[in-house]
Amino acid sequence: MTDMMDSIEKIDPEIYRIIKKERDRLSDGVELIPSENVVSIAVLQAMGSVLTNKYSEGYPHKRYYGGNEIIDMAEDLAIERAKKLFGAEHVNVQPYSGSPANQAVFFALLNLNDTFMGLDLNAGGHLTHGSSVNFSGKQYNCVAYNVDKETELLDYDQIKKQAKKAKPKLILSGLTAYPRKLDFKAFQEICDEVGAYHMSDIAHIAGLCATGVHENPVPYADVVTTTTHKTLRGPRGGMIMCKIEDKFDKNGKKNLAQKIDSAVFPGLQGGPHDHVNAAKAVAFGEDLRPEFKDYCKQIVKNAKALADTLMDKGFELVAGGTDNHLMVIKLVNKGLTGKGKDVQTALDEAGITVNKNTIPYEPGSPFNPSGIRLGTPAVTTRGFKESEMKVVGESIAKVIDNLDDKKVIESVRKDILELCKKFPLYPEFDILK
Ligand code: DSN
Repeated sequence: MTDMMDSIEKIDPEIYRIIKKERDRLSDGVELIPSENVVSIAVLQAMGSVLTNKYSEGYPHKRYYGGNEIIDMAEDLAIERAKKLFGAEHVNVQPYSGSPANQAVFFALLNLNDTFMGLDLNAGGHLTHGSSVNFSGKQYNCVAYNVDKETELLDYDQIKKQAKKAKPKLILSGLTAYPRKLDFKAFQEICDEVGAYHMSDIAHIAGLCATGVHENPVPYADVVTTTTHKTLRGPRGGMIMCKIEDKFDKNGKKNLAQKIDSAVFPGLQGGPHDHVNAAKAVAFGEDLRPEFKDYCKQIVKNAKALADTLMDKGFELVAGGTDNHLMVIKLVNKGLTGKGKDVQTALDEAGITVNKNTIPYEPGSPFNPSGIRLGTPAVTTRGFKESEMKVVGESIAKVIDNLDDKKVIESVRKDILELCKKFPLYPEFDILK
């Protein structure tokens, strides 16, 4: 690793400087984007290894290229560890990321224009859950379900009513900005009642599901997708878990696991990214350790501490708070409807990284939304606990309540730098030296 970084410095000083700048940005700021995390040195090393050189189209022990006996061992390990982590019957670790994983499931289970149901994007769904600008909304008929206008919570009776009417072939349970628990059993019951596949996308909460901090959908859902780089704290990538049997096609030529595998390869993808899959194995190994459960519990405690601080300072949160790793500030009561972008920029200047986000029944637009999404996976990895979250919450409040006051933003920037110095990034190893 050290030698590699030395040679980048000599061979490509421009990229070297960029990596260094990004390392410093990460070190000197508070990262609150809920879909981001800080991977271990071991995960970084696996990603930066010679495994990137190999082509291995196919699956372990059934490849289209020679020389894959070593790569097979890495992919087998990733699969074995993921199965253990989630109690899954079948795992495919080859999806390049969360969106291709979701695309593969649609490709395996639906025909073009088939009806499915997913959570509305403004209410916390994902682009691939049926947004009209995404393949999922263009190539399939999405009937979106929403949260209740008053409580901003999912209303399972309402979803059931909608499903009975829409008769979807698949119902997707999953989130990217819904701050409360998902009831996977309730989703499964609706799927059973209307005869739909249950697909769950746990990209955001996978670590919490693996450790019992949030319910795990794997025992219920036909198919579960995830990314590996969020709460699982692995490399940027995707994964699909599924049951082996296809409940609607018990005597078909292919079972469910085979359908998913052939949708990923050769249906959508070519050669797997073997260096990333090895890094997934490393991360899953880390996730199986008892301390990872403590980490996931702390993510939720930190989120609650941040939410409480913000609410004490007069901020309204979507659905009144959080049960998981994320929350969404509603800017409306602060007179900042449609100003999410300005708030994001001001917080950036103060060294606090967040993303503007839509809120349920958004009165602004996706580019100028009225919400700010915050999450605690990255700061928890860094070592922040409840008391630091209180400082962060107070800093956020100061910035938002003084959006045009550069002096206040500058003073918050200083406080954030002081805080960050106490929690160095990669303290055990300088990734550039
Ligand atoms: N867009 C990612 C997120 O930030 O939630 C999920 O893919």
